[in-house]
Amino acid sequence: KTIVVATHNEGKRKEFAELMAPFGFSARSAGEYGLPEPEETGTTFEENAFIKAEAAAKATGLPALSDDSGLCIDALDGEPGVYTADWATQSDGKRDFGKAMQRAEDAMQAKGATAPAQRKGRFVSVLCLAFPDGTAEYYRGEVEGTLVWPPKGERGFGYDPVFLPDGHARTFGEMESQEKHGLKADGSEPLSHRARAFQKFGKARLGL
Ligand code: ITT
Ligand code: NA
Repeated sequence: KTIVVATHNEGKRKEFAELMAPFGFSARSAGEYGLPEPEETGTTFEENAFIKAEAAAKATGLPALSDDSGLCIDALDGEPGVYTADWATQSDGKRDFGKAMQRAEDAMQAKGATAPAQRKGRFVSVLCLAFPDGTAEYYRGEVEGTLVWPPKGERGFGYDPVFLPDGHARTFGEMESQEKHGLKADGSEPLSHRARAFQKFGKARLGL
């Protein structure tokens, strides 16, 4: 059983490999198939997730699972949202998440969002499972939290060091992978947006 994981992001690829291992799927990433990174021209997470999954399914003839995700900050009217990765992209095309987190912080400061209650936001993950025949289905997960400054922790990827999930004392950047995105043995809701979306996918497709 092979599902192509239609991502070029190493942090996501690792999380999917861990999430899918118990189900006996080999999760081969788009990079292993030499697939190009499609241009994400959509304005919603769903549209971009479909663009990535459909391209990988058509190119490989296999089912493909993509993730389009981002950080939506209330004080910034939901930005960076679908542009979360773009905020990190530098003029040479490389990504710098230190600069991206600083940009989000500067934007919040400019809005006077300094108290924790003014610094709420959420991570969103939309998974798209697409088939070579062009059909697709979607699973969405979200986790609420507060944006902290300065960044804390070296784990995870992307904006993890500035995201403090509600009800927790440590940022995603300070958590072990199991704590951030591990599925719970008792079937209760996992913590991260991606794990929550994956749990829905598991219920619908893997008999979880
Ligand atoms: P693919 O499109 O190839 O999957 P990408 O990094 O370009 O990889 P997106 O277009 O979905 O992915 O951009 C989402 C960005 O949101 C991503 O680059 C991260 O910086 C950030 N992000 C998403 N999930 C995250 C998480 O669990 N922890 C920290 N940052 C996350
Ligand atoms: Na992307």
